[in-house]
Amino acid sequence: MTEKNVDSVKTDSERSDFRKNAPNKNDPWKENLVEKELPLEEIAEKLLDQAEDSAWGFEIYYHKRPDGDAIGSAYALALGLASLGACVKVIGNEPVPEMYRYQTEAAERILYAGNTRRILRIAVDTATSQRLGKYATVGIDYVLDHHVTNTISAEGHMPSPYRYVEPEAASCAEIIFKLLKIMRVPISKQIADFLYMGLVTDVSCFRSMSTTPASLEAAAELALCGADIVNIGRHHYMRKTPGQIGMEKEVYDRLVFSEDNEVVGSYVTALDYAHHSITDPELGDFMNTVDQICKPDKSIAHAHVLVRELRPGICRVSVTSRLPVNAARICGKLGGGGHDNAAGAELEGNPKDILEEVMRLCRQEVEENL
Ligand SMILES: [Mn+2]
Repeated sequence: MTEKNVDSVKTDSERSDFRKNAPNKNDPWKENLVEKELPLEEIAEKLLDQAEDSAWGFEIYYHKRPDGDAIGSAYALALGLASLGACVKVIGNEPVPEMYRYQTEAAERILYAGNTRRILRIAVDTATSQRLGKYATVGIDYVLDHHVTNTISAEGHMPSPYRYVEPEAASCAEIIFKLLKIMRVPISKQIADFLYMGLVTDVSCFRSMSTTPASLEAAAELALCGADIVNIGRHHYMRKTPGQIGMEKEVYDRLVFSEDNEVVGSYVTALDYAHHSITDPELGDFMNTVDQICKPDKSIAHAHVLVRELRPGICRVSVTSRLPVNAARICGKLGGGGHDNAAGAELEGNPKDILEEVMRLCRQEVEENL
């Protein structure tokens, strides 16, 4: 198993600002992190100026293999900027997955890319430049994110980086919601639907450990703005296709527990995808399948691992954890990152071997922290 270099290397001056405020300097995996650098109010002000200046157009980027939060955040912000008269385009490494298109196709009819002289590029919900895939070196001007391990440096047109990273936010959509409110953008039903989709998928329908009172408050506010809370939730959490059920069956068949039952894991192979005629984006929030498994004594395990072999020999590892067991620290050791209680990494190798190795790291983390 070899480690893929997923994160960009930062210069010392880029790091120094974070180090001043680093919450825990003893954690070597955190040394690349940059904390929020600008208040959201300042970002809002700058965006408002630029949205009203017809020389500027916007491109909003979502991450590779986009989830509901990436798509919801990108389109909500795009519609918000468009409502101020700005030319906006939403861009990603791959097209919007089918399950989100019921919302994005209508939005695309409103968005107008225009022919502006200068383009500002905004990355949402994206922790590293590599997560932008083929757009990794495009030059991002604004970073809006909630991943504690965010290392994207803003390096586009503007002299200083416009970064806002709030790891306490359960979803990037909540940050976009706050930003749009500061900008006094009216929250239309369509924007509310996108924000609610981002929120509800990142907190797994309010079941994930990252769910906070703020997420519930944001959800209530979005419902009052007209978000279709019943159907969006059902669309992403109750709908199951035969392909998804087939893949779930594979996960259950390969379920393994660590000796002390504190770590639960499983994997799916590239052959499984072919066998069940399903693509990875169509799986949706598939981690839930593993995340729901409790220990034989019915208590909750401290770490859950799912390894998906996306292409032969290329695997995506997802880890969820219950604090003090820290998923971001575990995935940091594998060259990845994410949130304290949900993180990921990309590795090359056989999924079964990778699962074994990740479960060993989880066990080690359990031993050191429980
Ligand atoms: Mn997110």
